[in-house]
Amino acid sequence: MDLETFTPGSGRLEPRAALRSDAPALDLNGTWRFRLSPTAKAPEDFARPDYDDTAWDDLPVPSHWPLHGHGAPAYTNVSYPFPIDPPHVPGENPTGDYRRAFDLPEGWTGGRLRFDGADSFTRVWLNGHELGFSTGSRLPFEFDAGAWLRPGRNVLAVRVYQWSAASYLEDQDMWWLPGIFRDVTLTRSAADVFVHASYEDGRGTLSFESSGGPVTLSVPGLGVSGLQPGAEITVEAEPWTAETPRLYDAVVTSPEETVSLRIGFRTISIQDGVLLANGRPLLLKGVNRHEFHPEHGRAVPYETMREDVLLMKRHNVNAVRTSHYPPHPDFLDLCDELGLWVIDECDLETHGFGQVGWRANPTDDPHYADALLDRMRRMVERDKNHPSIIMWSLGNEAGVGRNLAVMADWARERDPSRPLHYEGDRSCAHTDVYSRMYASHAEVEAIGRLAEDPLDDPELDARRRAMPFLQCEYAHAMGNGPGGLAEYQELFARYPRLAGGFIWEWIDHGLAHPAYEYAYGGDYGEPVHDGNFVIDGLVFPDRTPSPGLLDLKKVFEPVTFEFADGVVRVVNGYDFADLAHLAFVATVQAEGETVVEQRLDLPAGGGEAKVPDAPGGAGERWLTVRAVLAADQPWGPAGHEVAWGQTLLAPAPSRREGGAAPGLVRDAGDIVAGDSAFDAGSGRLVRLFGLEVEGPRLDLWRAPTDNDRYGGLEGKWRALGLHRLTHRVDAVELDDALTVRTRVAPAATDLGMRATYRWSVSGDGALLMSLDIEPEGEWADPIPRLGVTMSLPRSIGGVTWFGPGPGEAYPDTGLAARVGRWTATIEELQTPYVYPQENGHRAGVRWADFGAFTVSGDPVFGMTARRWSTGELAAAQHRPDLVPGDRVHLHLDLAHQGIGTATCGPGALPQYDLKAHRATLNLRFDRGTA
Ligand code: IPT
Repeated sequence: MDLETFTPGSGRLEPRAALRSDAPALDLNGTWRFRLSPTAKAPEDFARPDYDDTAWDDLPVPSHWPLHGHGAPAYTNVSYPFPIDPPHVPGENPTGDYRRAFDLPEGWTGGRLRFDGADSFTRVWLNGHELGFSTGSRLPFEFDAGAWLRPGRNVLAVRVYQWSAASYLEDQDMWWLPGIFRDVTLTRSAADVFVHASYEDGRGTLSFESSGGPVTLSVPGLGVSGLQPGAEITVEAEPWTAETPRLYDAVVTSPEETVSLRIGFRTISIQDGVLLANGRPLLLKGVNRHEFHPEHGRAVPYETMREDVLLMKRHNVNAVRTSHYPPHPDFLDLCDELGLWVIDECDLETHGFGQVGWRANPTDDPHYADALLDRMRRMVERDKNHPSIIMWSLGNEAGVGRNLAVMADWARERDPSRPLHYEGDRSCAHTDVYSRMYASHAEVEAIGRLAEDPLDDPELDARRRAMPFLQCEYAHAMGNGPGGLAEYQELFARYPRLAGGFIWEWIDHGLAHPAYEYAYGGDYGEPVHDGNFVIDGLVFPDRTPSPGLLDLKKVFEPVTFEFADGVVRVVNGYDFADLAHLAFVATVQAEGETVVEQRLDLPAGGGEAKVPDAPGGAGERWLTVRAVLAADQPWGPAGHEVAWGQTLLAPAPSRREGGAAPGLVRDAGDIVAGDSAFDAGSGRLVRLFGLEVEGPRLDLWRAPTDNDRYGGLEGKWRALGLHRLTHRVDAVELDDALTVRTRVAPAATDLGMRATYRWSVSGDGALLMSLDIEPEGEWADPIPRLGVTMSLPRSIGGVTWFGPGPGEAYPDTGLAARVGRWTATIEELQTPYVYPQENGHRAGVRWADFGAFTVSGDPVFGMTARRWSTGELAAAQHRPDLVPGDRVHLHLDLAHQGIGTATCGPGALPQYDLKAHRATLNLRFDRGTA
């Protein structure tokens, strides 16, 4: 077989829409026989019906064979895992042979063999006769099986090669996972239908095209029946939007079969450089979704697809880009039904050519024109009936070239109703929207103001300047982060040209692994790989939301609250819906304890409500207003919180330090205050209210985040030696207070910090610490943190605190955290990033009660507590590397460096950089209640 052919397939039928039909179909999923060969040269006699496959293994279809013990997965981002020499393929070419027998039901004649997705070069035989081959892994193909079917037993044989000339078109940033990974069906449906359903001012206009005839279309819910192909009808109808996904059941009937469709009326247009849906500006609050399941790879179970859509809806996501290939067709049905705007992206990426200066890029090689067009056609034809799909994307990171024009020209002609998207060509020569990835806030703002740098070609520049702008990828959700979400959203909301964007990306592609819990690149011994770059999602591999998704939910809130004296103003931020589906609840809490809770009455359009009168209560008082679903929605239960806002009603009464201090006294080698003690030599706290501790001391280091690492900060920090600070004690002075003068610095530099601790005892028995920090020398770069670290016995099990929570927060993240009283075990304080790194910091803590003692800030501090040290956290590479030790490591911080999104995109914004500066950290330690 010529695997180096540029031809995308042979013997296949014309592509057509994915449709639900009443025509008989035979599900050929299930257990198949399987054999893997290391090269493409294995004999082809297995295709004979009488071939003896008893020595073969069983393999489920759909699946990827490397996830079932045959070969291994491999991960690369940009790099091709084989030499770049198109159209040639490596000699080592894993080749999977499949066999399955099936019985044809009585009276069955004719039919098509349909494969919804096979990765990557697939040949098919029926009863020993070769039907043809196909490439284009994430797209369907069909063969006419009619002539070769026989009554009773039939044998289907399939050979799937991992590598072919088409592999050069499939360089997406994901695991390389060959196999028949979507459904296989024998169907007698042959219908193709293209429904056109537009919307304007309360009316829907409907028409359709169909293959063959005679056919008619009916929409009972609209009183439409017997509509002929080509005829157009306008009726009163509700529009489809992602917020109000109104679908109408329709049937298309021909003498052979009846297909059912769900029609949504909607019109996507561009006017004055603004993206409109049904005539109104559309703000995309999107995510990039790869198909992924930790056990099944891209063979994603239906329930998991549904879970993705539900999770997105529940986190205020309104759009999805199907990065970087058309998803399983069921996913698009779910988007229609539950409401998400979709950019459907073609199965095309040639990113690795960028590493060789884009030489021989298939995108610009006429030999590949047919293959690229074939992919575009198969996507558009399959998916053309989905109201959720608002744009076609030509692909991702495929450089520039003439084949883009071939794809775009065909798509425009076939479906003028949807704008075209492609990010890889800055000139936008073939697109209708200007799209970029990872542009900084400043650049996005410039584009919003129509003040971007011009293109060299004035005509193209004028064209592009008239286009709406979107970020098809931004805010790279790798590890801890992303930071800077709120600032992006503020820009998207401010400038009409900005149509929003899509976070990179939805899920961590960590594969379930017996030793590592989740594997990433390199864990299968791949010689070329991109490590944990595949772990960059808003949800962990098991779909637990990460703090990044919770932040995103807050930033994407469709309702906002403005507080003024005695009133709250509720602002409707939906593009289409009113607020009638929401209920509003106001809660007043004093020091985190609820004093009043009541419903607020608000008009559906939003407006003002009086906030509750709250009787007095001790401590800081906060008003929280929450918008929750008033009744069950298809995507979320009644009571589900959609949005919230908080305002401070009354600050904490000022704290009385009280009475005269009994003071600190020398006792043997210690300096003692009741059952607390300091080592007289080092001045360090060794006992706190009877608890054996290792005293707070200055710390500047954190286990680098992915963003610290890939953005270059970690390198600077390590070069400076912030992970190996030395502490020199210059003086331990005791009078009314204990003063410990130290200088903290790494070896081999003259930079350092003077750290002076002053300890005293308050009249009510609290230990007060005041730490003065003074940098010496020129600290050019931001530092990881500024605070103290202490260690506690392992018996410390958890903490109750008052301040923002319950989740983690850094200077530019933690938007989801609200002020309240929270409790967590030490374990629960950890965010289990698949690649271990700094995590779990609680910001703005007023006080934290550890049972044996309480720490209070003046006014606040940052808190992290772990059962491992920063060094252990920094050294860990997989979750199981983190093993609880004998101590609890408690960090009490003044400040942290921002998180940013420098793994791809900008680092922390300047206002979130932590520069070494003179500062004082005041902490108060009280005897605990337990
Ligand atoms: C960008 C890719 O489009 C995306 O697939 C993913 O690889 C992401 O990077 C990194 O996780 S391209 C990059 C050059 C910005």
